[in-house]
Amino acid sequence: ETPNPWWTNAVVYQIYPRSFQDSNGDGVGDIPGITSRLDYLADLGIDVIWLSPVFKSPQDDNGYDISDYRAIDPVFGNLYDMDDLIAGVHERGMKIIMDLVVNHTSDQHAWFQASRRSIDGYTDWYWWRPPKEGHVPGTPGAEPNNWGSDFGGSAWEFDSDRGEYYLHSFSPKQPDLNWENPNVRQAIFDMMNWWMDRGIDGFRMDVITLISKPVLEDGTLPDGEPGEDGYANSQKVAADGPRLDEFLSQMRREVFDGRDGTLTVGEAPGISPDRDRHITDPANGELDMLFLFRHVEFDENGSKWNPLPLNIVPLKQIMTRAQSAVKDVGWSSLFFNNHDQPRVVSRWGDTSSDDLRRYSAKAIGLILHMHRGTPYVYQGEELGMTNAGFTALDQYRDIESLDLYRVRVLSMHLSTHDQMIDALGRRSRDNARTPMQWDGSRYAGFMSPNGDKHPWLPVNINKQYINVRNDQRNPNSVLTFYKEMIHLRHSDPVVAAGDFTLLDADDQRVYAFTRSIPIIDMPGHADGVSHGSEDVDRIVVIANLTSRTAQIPPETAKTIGLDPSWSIVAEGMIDQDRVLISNYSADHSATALVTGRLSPWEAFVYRV
Ligand code: TEU
Repeated sequence: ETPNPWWTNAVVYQIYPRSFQDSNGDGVGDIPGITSRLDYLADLGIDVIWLSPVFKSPQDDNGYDISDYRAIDPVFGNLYDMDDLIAGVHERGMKIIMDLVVNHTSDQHAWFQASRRSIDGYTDWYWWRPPKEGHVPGTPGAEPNNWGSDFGGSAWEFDSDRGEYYLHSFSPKQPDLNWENPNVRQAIFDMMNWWMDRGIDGFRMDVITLISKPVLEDGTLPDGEPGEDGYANSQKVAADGPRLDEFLSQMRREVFDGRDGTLTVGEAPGISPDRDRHITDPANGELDMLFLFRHVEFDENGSKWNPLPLNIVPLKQIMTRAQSAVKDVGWSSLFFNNHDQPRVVSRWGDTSSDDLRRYSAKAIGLILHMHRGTPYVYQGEELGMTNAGFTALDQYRDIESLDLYRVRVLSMHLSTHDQMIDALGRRSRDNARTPMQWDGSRYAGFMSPNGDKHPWLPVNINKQYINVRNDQRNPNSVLTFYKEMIHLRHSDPVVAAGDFTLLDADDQRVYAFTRSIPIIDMPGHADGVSHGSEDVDRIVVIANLTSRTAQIPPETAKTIGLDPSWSIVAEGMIDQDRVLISNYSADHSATALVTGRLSPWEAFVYRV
């Protein structure tokens, strides 16, 4: 039976095309490469592929700078390759969504070229503003306001031909589109319809919460609170502007209404949980779900370049707030990894031994996948792939990493070289972008050795033991565990839809919660009569997120019917068959419940 809407028990897999599978030996992954790996994805059990950008692009930000929305970049293939991929995905009963990058284009896009030259009809397709009065145009201080670019420095670039500045929330090669102009919106909706008609199933929408800016009556954009670099974070000041709901519902009407089986997920920096509920409430006709960011931004001191070790108490708090905001209407997406985040097993897990790596990758994965919402798996996460392990600046390719090094170390002296190399090792986006590890061969099966060609970013040396081929043979692999988790979401209605309740919020080591559904709502109990307060189908999710043993905390114990002081022997109360999944074994986790002691990174689900 298909749930309604269909994506409420779906699992999405994100592909970063440049790093997934190279088919032509040029060192860059491509679309035919992806098509050749579809059986792997079908076997993993995922329902939807989210494809990061493959459109024509100068590749300054690996495709998040698009110069033609209706063409495929030659490095990835062509439109026929894309048609084959779409067909191959659908043949296997899966769906595919593409990345929609419409807060900005590349500066090479024809729209920007026309706008820069003030060509009739295009003058205000971007955010052009005059220099501040009394300042020499193009010199520091003459920028229209104090907004900073996400990649460092001012968010304004002076164009001497036009004599004005244009806004770029990201690199100067990514000018922001002016959504206030109805022609801009129409051009975007036409392009989206063109892709939908070509057969894709929806979009992941890049920084969609930035499309409406807070314009003042005189047309200026207000200054924001400056940060340590002197600039206001444009993602804070410019996010969730006054016309966001209007633009999103117009998009829904113009593109998605009347189409079946679609999926829309918006990347949503700067959105509160309450606004998340509003935007994903189907009654408001905006988006199906959003990616929120607080849960991947709390383990840092002021900026991601000052990373802090994991404290699970705020993590639990943030996750719980997001869960409860959409408990009645709306929906969440669940992710710890994507192409912008370091590998979660390196970030929050333990990679000091291969055993600990596997236990911790599974424990963190289980916590995520057992929340209510749609889980997203980022390529390689299902193997417990780790950070890149780079130790020198010249190993990095990412525009953000390189620009921020320049700003923080060379021009502003906010970090020393050593601090920044350390921070990049922990947080650089390139950590997630090393080639997918298919096997233990020289280039990990990502590409075949081909003369002096090599992968665009080095393969992680741990490909020798962390790879798909090994994991497929190993019943205790991270891959096997991901398949089990995905299967559990598809087969267990409580995992798919149950209400979320956090347990033991203040416990520093154990992350535990319940998911539950009243029995009268369950299929097969059609009498509609409540059978008393105990009539709930409830599962308890328990994970020790440390490398030491941990005690099962009191609320969790009570929920299972155990004595929280552990003085009454629980022998006989615990049924091993009720352990639905465990990263040790059902027997081991049943024993943990009897003794109250969790092994390092032990994580399991118990049906009460
Ligand atoms: O990222 C937007 C975003 O919110 C970034 O600030 C992200 O948090 C940052 O890169 C993390 O360091 C999207 C894309 O996912 C990213 O790859 C692009 O570079 C960016 O938009 C511009 O299109």
